[in-house]
Amino acid sequence: MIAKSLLVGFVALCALGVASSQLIQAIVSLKGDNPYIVGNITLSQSDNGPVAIWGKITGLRTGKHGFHIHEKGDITGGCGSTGSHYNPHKKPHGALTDADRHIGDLGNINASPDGVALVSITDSVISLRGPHSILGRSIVVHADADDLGKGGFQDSLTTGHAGGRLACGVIGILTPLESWPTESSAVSLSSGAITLLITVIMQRLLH
Ligand SMILES: *[C@@H]1O[C@H](CO)[C@@H](O)[C@H](O)[C@H]1NC(C)=O
Ligand SMILES: [Cu+2]
Ligand SMILES: [Zn+2]
Repeated sequence: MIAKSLLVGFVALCALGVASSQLIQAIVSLKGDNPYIVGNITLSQSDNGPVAIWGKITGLRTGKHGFHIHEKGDITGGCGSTGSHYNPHKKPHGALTDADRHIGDLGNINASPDGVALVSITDSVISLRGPHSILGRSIVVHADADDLGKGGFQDSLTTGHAGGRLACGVIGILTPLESWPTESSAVSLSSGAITLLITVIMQRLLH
């Protein structure tokens, strides 16, 4: 009878493991040498789903500006310390929608005539979890448009010829505060369910 109710609990937990999702959010405060160029970016991801990136940057020249994840969260010497585009797979620079791109290639943001860029990007290549998590790295806003690798300049296939670095910020934890999930909650909950199943089997063997 006890074993039966534990089994029901196990099945329920399995179902819960499939159904539940854990939302994680990161925050970036963008700053640079020009005090007028500032912004806030929020990144959000449910389990291993796409990452939503949104926010507002002010003080920009009207038009397109390259927008990337750089490999380091080092801003000790300003945006120049953030290293190259995040590129663990050693791919050429590309557009957000290209199959071959740096993980960090998020394309361009577009500033309106009042210098405000409203950012709204969804991407399935970057992740806030796992071995290639972008947490602790940085976001960089460039002076010029990213040519998405197609400009034919010497640096088109490395940086998109996007020019100087106007503003940057470290990708930091916003929520959850308790512990940062490194895998999706569906996986971690089913491993919890496996632990429970082992407990049930042990109890049956012992009684
Ligand atoms: C960024 O967030 C801070 C804190 O909420 C706010 O004071 C500031 O105005 C924001 N900056 C922009 C450009 O939205
Ligand atoms: Cu960049
Ligand atoms: Zn790149």
